[in-house]
Amino acid sequence: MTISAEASDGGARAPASTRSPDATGEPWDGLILGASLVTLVGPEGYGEISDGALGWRDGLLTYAGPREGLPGKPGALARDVITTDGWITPGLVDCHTHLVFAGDRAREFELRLQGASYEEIARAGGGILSTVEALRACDEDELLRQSLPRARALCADGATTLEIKSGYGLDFEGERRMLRVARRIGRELGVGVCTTYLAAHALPVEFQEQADAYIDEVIQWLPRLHAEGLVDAVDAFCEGIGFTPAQTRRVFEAARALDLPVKLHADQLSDLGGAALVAEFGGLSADHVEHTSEEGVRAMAAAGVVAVLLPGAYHVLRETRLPPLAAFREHGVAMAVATDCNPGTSPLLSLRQGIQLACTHFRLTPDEALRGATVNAARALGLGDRGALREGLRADFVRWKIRHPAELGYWLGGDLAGGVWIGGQRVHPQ
Ligand code: DI6
Ligand code: FE
Repeated sequence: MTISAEASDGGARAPASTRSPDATGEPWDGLILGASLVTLVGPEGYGEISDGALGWRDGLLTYAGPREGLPGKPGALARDVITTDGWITPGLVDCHTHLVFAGDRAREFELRLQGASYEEIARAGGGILSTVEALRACDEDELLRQSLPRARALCADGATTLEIKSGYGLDFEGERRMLRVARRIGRELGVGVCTTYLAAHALPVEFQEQADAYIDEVIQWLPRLHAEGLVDAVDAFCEGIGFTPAQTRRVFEAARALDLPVKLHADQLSDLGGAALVAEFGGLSADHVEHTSEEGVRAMAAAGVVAVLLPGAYHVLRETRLPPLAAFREHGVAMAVATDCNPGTSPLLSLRQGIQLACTHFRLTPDEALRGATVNAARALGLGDRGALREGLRADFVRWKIRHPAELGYWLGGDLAGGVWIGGQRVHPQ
């Protein structure tokens, strides 16, 4: 399932180009020489090319290969030739974030350190509902002001595409405000943004004990928001403290009626069969999946559903139950890695750090984790035009100040991103 270019704002800066990159005879806009490339072309490994060259024009890559294979002299090929070192990878794709929110939950973090569980806090009206209260008190500009620095931080550490969910408004205006802010972030930073409608995230106070009536509302808001061009995909929180599989199914049916792809917060705290439900709907991804059963994994494999691993939430909640990693590998389920950036369970502002956590906690190899944060993450968003370095794909890439790509899964913190380009435009450092 693919999100069409019209429906998605995922391609914020790159103008659509139908020309074949080399048929025009026009010079390329840029050419980088000297760095090694992590192309991620091919089914596994880094696809590395030492002493590489990367060219682009009109927002798309025109060349990604060895310097010696260039089809001419650098000065004649491109308007702007840069010689550098380090490693260039595809831009990181953060395929699961809740980065539009108001306030923070540092106080809740303290309560958890004292022994309260995430579920206890949620059931006592804290958790997600406290962020809902903070968000409802913010107008659109204020929400943008608070959210933009988080998006900026993610981009400064290599993210060139962000998925951003609603889910803290839980009423029509609040959900709309969040999605509008997500789109504005895309325009403001020139970053690719895919929006996801997650009104079925928690039950708002005004619908206490009336979850089915709330789902009726969620289903009614969806076509209105979609008509405004605000929705690229639909998600739900299928969990004991969220919504039942039957309620989730109703939301998915509403998405299907609009031809919108689905994804799910599935099997995070318990196994409610969420992964199999996404598979039944031919969805893009099942996310979290710590408690997914072998049967769920098989269903995902058969339907081509991506497993989105969220090691930030696992880490912060001090979870111990690992996702079924061996089964994902055995059945050929593609694994993505994302930040889940949110104020409750994953205040994580770097996808590179997410790669580190995926290696440390889930024992992904650094190349698996990097694939998870690029090519597989793009797939989890239905985007086939990014996530690798290959002629014809978007010119979204990062130059890292490292000696080997395994360093991306190794360092905790630090300043490694020497340059970030989105659609051929350098966005960081500016
Ligand atoms: N699972 C998550 O990881 C986020 N939402 C969800 O359903 C957490 C959201 C929050 O606690 O604010
Ligand atoms: Fe989440």
